[in-house]
Amino acid sequence: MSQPVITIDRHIIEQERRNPGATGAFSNILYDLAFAAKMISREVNMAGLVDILGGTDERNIHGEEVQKLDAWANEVIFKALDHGGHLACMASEEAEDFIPIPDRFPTGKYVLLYDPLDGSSNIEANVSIGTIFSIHRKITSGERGQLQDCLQPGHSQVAAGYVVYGSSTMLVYTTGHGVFGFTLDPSIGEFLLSHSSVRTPSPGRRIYSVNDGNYTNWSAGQRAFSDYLRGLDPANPKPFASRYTGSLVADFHRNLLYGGIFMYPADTTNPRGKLRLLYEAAPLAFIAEQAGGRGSDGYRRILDIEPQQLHERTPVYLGSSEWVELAERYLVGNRGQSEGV
Ligand code: P6P
Repeated sequence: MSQPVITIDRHIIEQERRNPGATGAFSNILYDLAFAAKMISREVNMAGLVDILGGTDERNIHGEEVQKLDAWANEVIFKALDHGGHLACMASEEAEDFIPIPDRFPTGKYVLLYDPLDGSSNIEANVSIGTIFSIHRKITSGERGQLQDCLQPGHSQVAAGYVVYGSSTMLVYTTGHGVFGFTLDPSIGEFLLSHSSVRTPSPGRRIYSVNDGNYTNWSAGQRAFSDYLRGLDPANPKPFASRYTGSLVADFHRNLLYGGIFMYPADTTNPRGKLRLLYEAAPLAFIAEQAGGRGSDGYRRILDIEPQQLHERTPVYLGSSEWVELAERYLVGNRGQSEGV
């Protein structure tokens, strides 16, 4: 008997049955996210053919030029989820403030934070890009969500996931019971289970992903760890392989499956690093831990960071536990020797 074809809808229902108290609201959020991912995948794959490339001449709240596809993907996710009655509010990298549910729609007990199209500067080079999402329960009283509902630590997440738009489109998510990957079959428009219970290999492959161009701006500990990885430290006679695309989801996804470490360290220019805590680092750290890996800011679990602001940044070390723990030893061991970081 051949293996059954497991669609993401079937998987979500089976996951829901594992939670007796489940009302289906949570499952509907995942369905709607999968629908939005299909829409975005179609446009990303057509981007080279349709004149939707290039900037909108607008800039997002971080002063970065907003690509047309960025803005469009942001709208697709919002409109796929604003009316279902399962969310109390949302937050997006593309929006300065948290996003209330329109008054004309009912609200629910969950909160969605998302980066609609991370790595979008790579769109025109056809490098894989991604969507990242994080789901929390609403914690404030009252019908409609508030900013405080968005400012929760990563260990409170009820689900996290990403979509990588690459040679194929994959949706990877966890609800705290392991990590599952679904590959989109565009011929039938379905995400099909392709990676059941993803585990990051341990020891992981000797791969490191970081923008070495920031070397001179790093702390002494980060530079020492980088020297170790590159075989410049006698303690490591076997250099790691460097793999860095400049697209977070693509780099994270490869290391999740093969092992290795992804880093975006603090530096003198970015004292808290470049990546965002709530809708980039925290969801990916949840996935990394669920796959047997680790997510750290260099000194503590990313999931234990108590957010203070919606778009706050954090240094990021994600991947095989042994490599992330080694990075922490170098950073802690050289703490205080850091020049300005
Ligand atoms: P750098 C893309 O702009 C992004 O937000 C992530 O996808 C990626 O990991 C990082 O920034 C790359 O930053 O400074 O190396 O170009």
